[in-house]
Amino acid sequence: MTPAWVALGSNLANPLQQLRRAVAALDELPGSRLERLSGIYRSTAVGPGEQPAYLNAVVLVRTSVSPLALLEALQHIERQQGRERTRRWGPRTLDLDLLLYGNQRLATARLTLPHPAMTQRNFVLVPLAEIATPNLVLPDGTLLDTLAADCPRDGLVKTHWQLR
Ligand code: A4P
Ligand code: MG
Repeated sequence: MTPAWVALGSNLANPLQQLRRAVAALDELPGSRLERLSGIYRSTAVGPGEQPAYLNAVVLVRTSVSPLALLEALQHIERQQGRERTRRWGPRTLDLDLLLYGNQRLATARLTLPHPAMTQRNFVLVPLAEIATPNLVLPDGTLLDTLAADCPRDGLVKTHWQLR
């Protein structure tokens, strides 16, 4: 079983409900076990134009399925929750990003590991650090706690202690 860290984000159509529904779906993933859930954070939208704020969270799943199969399962959940791919970084009902899959590095057209933007985003680093084992190291050797401690907190507020 490989530890896989998944980021959840929503800024449309009742984001809190979107995240809770996604957690219920993640709990049913074949070949996987949902192990940890961060709290929920409200964050200023990164992306084009005026967008509503996001709710973000991170979960840990232990899984026996391959990274690509896991990505497909995540995209299936996004579609079930009415995700429409309009524009890059545009508003969405649900975004599920595979942040880390064990220590694996990958650069293919469909999947990049670690997720390329994760180290620049407080709404990923802070909830990830909240539930990660101390001393979690990224595949390039960077210590997660250092990234999380150094990232600016502006626009990020913890709104719920429990994701469910
Ligand atoms: N893809 C490649 N690697 C991965 C991976 N590790 N995890 C591919 C997930 N997907 C991965 O993603 C586009 C393609 O990336 C997928 O088809 C998949 O094969 P997408 O979800 O369809 O499109 P997107 O999400 O609009 O683009 P992108 O570049 O993934 O955006 P991000 O990085 O997901 O950013 N602001 C706040 N405050 N909070 C947010 O959560 N999220 C975004 C989306 C923008 N601004 C935000 C937030
Ligand atoms: Mg995405």
